[in-house]
Amino acid sequence: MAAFVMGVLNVTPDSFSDGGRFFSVAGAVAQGRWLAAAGAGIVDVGGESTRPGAEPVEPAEELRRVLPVVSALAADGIGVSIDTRHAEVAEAAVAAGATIVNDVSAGDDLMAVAAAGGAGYVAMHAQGPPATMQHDPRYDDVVGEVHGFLAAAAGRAREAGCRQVWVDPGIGFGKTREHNVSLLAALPELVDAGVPVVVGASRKGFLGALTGGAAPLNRLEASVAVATWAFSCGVAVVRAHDVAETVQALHLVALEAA
Ligand code: HH2
Repeated sequence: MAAFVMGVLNVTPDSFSDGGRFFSVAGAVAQGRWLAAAGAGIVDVGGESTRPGAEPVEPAEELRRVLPVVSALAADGIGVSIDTRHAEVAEAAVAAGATIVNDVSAGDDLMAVAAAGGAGYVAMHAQGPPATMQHDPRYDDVVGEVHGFLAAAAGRAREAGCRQVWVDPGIGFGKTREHNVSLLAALPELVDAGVPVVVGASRKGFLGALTGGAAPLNRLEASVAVATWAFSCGVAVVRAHDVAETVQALHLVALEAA
């Protein structure tokens, strides 16, 4: 399967790097079109920030934010994934044209929605909910535990009937800097397990820590470096805010990609 870039489109007031920038329907649709034009294979629309410390958003409000954007982009023929933890949001987004359910909670209810709607499904690992996940994340063996969790989640998604399944180690979701680096170093093993892999490290906090305190918008080079590493390991999808720059890197390391 060819590798591709998943462009991030946060229709939120509070996302960690782009909160409020694409909060209007018109602004979000324009950004989604730009991400597609820049080479995103799919645009990942989310209406709830899952940054560390984020408060949950009611599904009704999340729907109000994302549905018009999903509908408009899908009507343009742009591939859309829905980034949500809520089954009712996933269900409505798939009905409006989203073709992948991107689930940071790896929940059975969202797997069932993806299967029923004929959508693909991304199962991501997280330790704890966003509000508390970075308080004190602990593992005996982070790589073994995350890979084991993902194998089980992929099995459940297939049993539920999902037509295409990806797994994602969940960089920054209940992980210290060392946990994130260990998981990135172990990407070749995760790829070898045979389920296509998604990685989302774009602009995340551990990159700030590793680059002497760079602010989220100043983490472009670090983000592209991690994307390049991921693609060279055989990862199928990299989730990125800076799509044009990431696609350029992808073309250097995965020349068969579209
Ligand atoms: N990270 C975020 C959101 N969704 N989905 C997958 N599959 N993998 C990820 O690593 C991932 C994700 C968090 O990033 P972002 O959307 O930029 O921020 P926020 O949650 O603050 O909106």
